[in-house]
Amino acid sequence: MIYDNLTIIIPTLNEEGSIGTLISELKRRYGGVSIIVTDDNSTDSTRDIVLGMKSRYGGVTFLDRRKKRNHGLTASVVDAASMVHTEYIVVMDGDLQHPPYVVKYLYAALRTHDIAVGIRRKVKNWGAYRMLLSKGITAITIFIFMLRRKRIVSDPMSGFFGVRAAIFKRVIRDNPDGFVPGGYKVLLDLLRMVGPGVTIAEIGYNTFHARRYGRSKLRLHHMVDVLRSAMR
Ligand SMILES: Nc1nc2c(ncn2[C@@H]2O[C@H](COP(=O)(O)OP(=O)(O)OP(=O)(O)O)[C@@H](O)[C@H]2O)c(=O)[nH]1
Ligand SMILES: [Mg+2]
Repeated sequence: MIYDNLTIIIPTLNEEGSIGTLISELKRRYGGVSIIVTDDNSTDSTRDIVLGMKSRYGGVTFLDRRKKRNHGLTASVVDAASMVHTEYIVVMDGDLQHPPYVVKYLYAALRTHDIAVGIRRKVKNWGAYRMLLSKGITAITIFIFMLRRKRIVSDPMSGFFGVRAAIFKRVIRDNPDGFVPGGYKVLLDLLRMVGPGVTIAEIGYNTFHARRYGRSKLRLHHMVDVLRSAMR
């Protein structure tokens, strides 16, 4: 199978421990795929590793966002989406928490759905605090979306999803201030704004492990942003 109509967007901030392995694995599995690494001024060797991958495989873009005004995970993904020339997009993290084999299922689901969301069925090695925080915010978010009669999925905090490029670009174009640039949950913003007519697939996968390489960039204020985003 040739994946030349798919672009994988990977936001990074200091992911030298994992980004090389991730790109090699994606290129090995998905021939013809385009990859955009959208980077917010990593100070480790992320940039050099990605540029090495670019000359080795082709079809790899390093989006250098050092000079941009808006930094943040969501801003980086939105920025990269505007560069995409393929029909389908998958967004995934650069720390190997999202299993590369799941991309195949997200991609397959995009043939019949507008959005496909990777749903974490099992989470391993998260401490009690992280688990409780995640579960609590997920429950509140689902409740808010249901009250507002908006489409929602069982794991709205997922950072692993696919979307038809035309839909993502339309939502970005029609809602210039709709995304929370410094936020962490670009999927949640997308679901809030995409409208009722879309079809959404949930793709469950085992197992989501706690981060094994590099450091977490998640802060408590990102979780507060989630609630702000849900209520916008
Ligand atoms: N471009 C960009 N990428 C970011 C930023 N913050 C985090 N990232 C990347 O976004 C992805 C998700 O961030 P993580 O720190 O892994 O967040 P998380 O998975 O919720 O938290 P952990 O479970 O602790 O890893 C990773 O690939 C990060 O490198 C940012 O400000 N800009
Ligand atoms: Mg992570």
